[in-house]
Amino acid sequence: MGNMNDSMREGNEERREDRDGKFSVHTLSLLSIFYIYTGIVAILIAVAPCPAYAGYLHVSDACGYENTTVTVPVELVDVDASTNCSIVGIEFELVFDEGVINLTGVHSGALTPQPGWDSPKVRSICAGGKRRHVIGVVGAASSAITNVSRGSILRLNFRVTGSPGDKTWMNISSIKLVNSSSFQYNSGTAPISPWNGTFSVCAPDTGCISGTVTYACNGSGVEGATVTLTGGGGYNKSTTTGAGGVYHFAAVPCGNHTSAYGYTVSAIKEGFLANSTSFYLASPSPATTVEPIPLWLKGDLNNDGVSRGVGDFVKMGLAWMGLIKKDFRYDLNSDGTPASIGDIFAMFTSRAT
Ligand SMILES: [Ca+2]
Ligand SMILES: [Ca+2]
Repeated sequence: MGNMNDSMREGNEERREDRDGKFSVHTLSLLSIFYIYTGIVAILIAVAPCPAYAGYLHVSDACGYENTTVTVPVELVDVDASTNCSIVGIEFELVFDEGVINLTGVHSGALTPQPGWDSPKVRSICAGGKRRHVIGVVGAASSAITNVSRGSILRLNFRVTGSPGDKTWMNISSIKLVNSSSFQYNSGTAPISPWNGTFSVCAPDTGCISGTVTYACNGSGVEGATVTLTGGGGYNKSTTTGAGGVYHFAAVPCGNHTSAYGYTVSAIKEGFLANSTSFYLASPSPATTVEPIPLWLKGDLNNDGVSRGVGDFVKMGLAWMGLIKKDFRYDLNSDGTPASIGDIFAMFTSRAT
């Protein structure tokens, strides 16, 4: 029995060694494959291009009076950081007619606050008889710019040296973005387009009006909206919003020192309810930025960007019963009475927008 037990014990130990040995080999193989696989993935991630991306770098249109200083924002529009490559630096070149404006200062914008971002830097390059201004700003990874529809990265101060009626382009080129993953420039092929601005020297006693039209549901700019500016003793002009929902009126009469002119700016686009805002313009008036005008999608009473959804029908019903406040957005048949039977009927019959 003793021999038999001994031989059984030895057999068991051999089998255990075998099992342990095979288990170790399997474990090592699997671990090796895992490490090699994760190593390859890590290398691919490190090597793969991960560009910081934005739709546009935009110098706003602006205007100002002779011998005054005007601040012009430079904006990033449609920043897409969905690939985790947010923006920690921007550099670009700016050219303009120095007979019209002179660059006297560069300051941080809303997206580049200090101390997370350094003070913006500017240097000049003379080439071909023209001076190019190289302007840049860098920030810490913790202050990186992530997804945003638009926001200013810089504010440029210009001294107006031209005469009334003078105009110059403010042209952007050689845009470089620094992404947060590698802290390197996407030089040359930065996935961003320049959106140039103009600067007009205003005649005395005229105003320079600019503003934006926005979607009420998310605040982003509405392109292609018709904007009409009326007031000021008969002024009546229309324009169309560009990318980002921006509009601009130059040489707007602005009354005199004692009597300001009142203006109304209204915006409309097919499928949306018209909206407007009013302001006063007095002389001498700086470039005036009108508050954004939000447009509501027709039939989108709960403002979720979808017209005539279940929630919208519920709100129309509640407004019709007088249980919630009703306003112009509930007047879908445009008869001046919000949330009437006719408006409920319009919810069911109107063309979906
Ligand atoms: Ca809705
Ligand atoms: Ca109505």
